[in-house]
Amino acid sequence: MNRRVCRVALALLAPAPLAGQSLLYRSPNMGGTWVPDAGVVQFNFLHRFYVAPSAGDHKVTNFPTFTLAAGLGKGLDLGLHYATNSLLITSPYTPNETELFARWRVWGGADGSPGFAVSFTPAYNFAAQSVDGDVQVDWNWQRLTLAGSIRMTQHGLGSDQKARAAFAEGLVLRATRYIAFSGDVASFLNPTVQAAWSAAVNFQIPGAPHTFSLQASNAGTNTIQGASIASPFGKVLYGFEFTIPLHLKRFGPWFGKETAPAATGDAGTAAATIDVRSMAFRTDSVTIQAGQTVRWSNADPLIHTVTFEDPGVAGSGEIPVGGSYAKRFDMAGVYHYHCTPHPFMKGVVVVK
Ligand SMILES: [Cu+2]
Repeated sequence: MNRRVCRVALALLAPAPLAGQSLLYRSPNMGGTWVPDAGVVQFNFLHRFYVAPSAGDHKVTNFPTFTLAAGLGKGLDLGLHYATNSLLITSPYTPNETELFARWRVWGGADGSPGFAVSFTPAYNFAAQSVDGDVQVDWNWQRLTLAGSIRMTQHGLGSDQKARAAFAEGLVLRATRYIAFSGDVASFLNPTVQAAWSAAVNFQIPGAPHTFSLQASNAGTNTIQGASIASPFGKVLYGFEFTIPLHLKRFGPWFGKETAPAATGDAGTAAATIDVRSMAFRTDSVTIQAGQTVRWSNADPLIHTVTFEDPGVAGSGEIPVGGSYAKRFDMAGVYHYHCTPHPFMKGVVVVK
């Protein structure tokens, strides 16, 4: 296997960041107990569709739901679900469904933390003109997530409009760190309403905070009401969801706020500078005199480290994206080092 392929293969094994909401911890029709961190806006795009089977036609009807949720800190967020082809209110037909919601995670840690998490989600659905709400409990244990929620709606659903409370149960099974299978069922305590179900295979994109899913469901939209009732359309919809956390701090440069990358380690002029780029120390061997300094500059969009094989030699810790680390070598010797998250990245400093 050539070296580059080897590097890519090893990079895939590096820990996946969980900096945003992950579909590996939530089934398609469950709101989840996730709340974005303060300063993070979560953007999720759910797109379901139906392909009319009529020969030579294959007209695609789309049912998208956009989720935007801003983390406020202290386990709180404020969000919006917006669906442009809702099947919730058919008389009179109301195609646009907007739901404003707040979520308060009263118990439990960040998305994917082991153990229990509990959240309250009060909401207002403008299409249904209904005050809705949901209490969800998640339980994460190794590869498994079990979720249960109780949903209440002010305005009843179903032909007799009497369905006001629904129970939803969800399950996620993580086959690997990057792939999970999930499903859920939500049903109102009323026989005039058909239960909503969904099933999905979910993927974490390696090295990115994004996840996506491929899914099937009989429900159209991802609001509390929309995810609790089978669409009157009576068809299975297929679709995908993509989750994108937007870290507001990253957009500083748009507004002229260039943050100086962190420089750590020893001060002074470096006798040698090593570019860290494309998952490699570009100069993998440098020779200096005792008392001189070497600087490593991280030009990758990933964190790297300079970690010496000799545990008695202090290394860099994490070198942030765009940051650098400098070390002065006072004793002659041969100093081998590697990067802790990417152990295939190796280099050596020879001190005469
Ligand atoms: Cu590295």
